[in-house]
Amino acid sequence: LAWQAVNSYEDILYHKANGIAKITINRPHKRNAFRPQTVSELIAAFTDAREDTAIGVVLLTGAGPHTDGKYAFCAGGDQSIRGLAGYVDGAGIPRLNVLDLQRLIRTMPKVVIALVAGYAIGGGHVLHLVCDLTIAADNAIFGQTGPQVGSFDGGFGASYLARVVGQKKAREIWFLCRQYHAQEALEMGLVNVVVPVEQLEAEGVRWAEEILTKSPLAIRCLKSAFNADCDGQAGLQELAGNATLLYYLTEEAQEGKNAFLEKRPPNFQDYPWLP
Ligand code: 2NE
Repeated sequence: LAWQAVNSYEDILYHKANGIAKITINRPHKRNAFRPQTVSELIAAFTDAREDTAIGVVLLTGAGPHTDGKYAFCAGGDQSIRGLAGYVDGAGIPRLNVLDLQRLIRTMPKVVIALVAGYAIGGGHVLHLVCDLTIAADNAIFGQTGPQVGSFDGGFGASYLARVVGQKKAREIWFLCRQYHAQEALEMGLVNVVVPVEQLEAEGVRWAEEILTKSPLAIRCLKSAFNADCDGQAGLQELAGNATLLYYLTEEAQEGKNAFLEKRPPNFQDYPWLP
């Protein structure tokens, strides 16, 4: 694809081409671990992709390989700037802004595909988890480290992981902090497919192009329906927002608005009470 660079960031790369956005965490010397600035930049790029009506699919990946030949999707929060109350930003404020990023990925009405080569560990593992789909390279390694490094993600990182791989496996992943290879991840339903590492991006683009031939509104409603099953009132709000969007598009809803603006009673007689 003829990727066009969008904006200029320090910790990420952001590209677009043919309806696809590609967001790359670009800290390979840290196995793409994120600091608050990385997360702020990711939020800015994801927000741009959400707002861009030409974009239907976002690919999230990690830069690599590093000079030592190793690949990483993301190794979670940067432990070297972890303070007492979170990951400390340039102004000295402790943050856990990756939680905002998780919600943005989960709720944006476009398909987000994680392309995982190498390590998806800790908070980096949760990032791939909250993406709609995960395509793993054959060298991908998955795992949580929280109880080993004095941390945990009891939000999507625990509850949604259990929805994806089941309660027993999710508890194993968190309690033992083991690492799992791509094939094991595939067997537990944690990823959608495994491909040779050199084909990772091409496979992601293929999946994206296939999705882009589908109905945007149908995909949008399906994503919110999948979320609603797990996300309680927030999930229902997202799903209901789409119902409202669809209703606004009808003549029936337009009649209500027009009647108000024209200072007359609404006439809904033409619209049937469908069975
Ligand atoms: C990812 C892993 C297993 C890779 O191991 P290896 O042996 O391939 O690489 P190495 O030598 O450990 O790492 C290469 C360089 O990257 C840095 C390392 O410190 C090292 O730097 P130098 O010594 O060469 O200068 N690096 C890697 N991960 C880092 C990190 N997370 N923070 C800062 N520097 C990092 C291995 O590196 C590993 O286990 N990394 C740590 C994974 C981890 O525990 N992440 C944090 C989990 S907690 C979290 O992410 C979180 C949460 O629980 C809740 C909310 C938000 C975040």
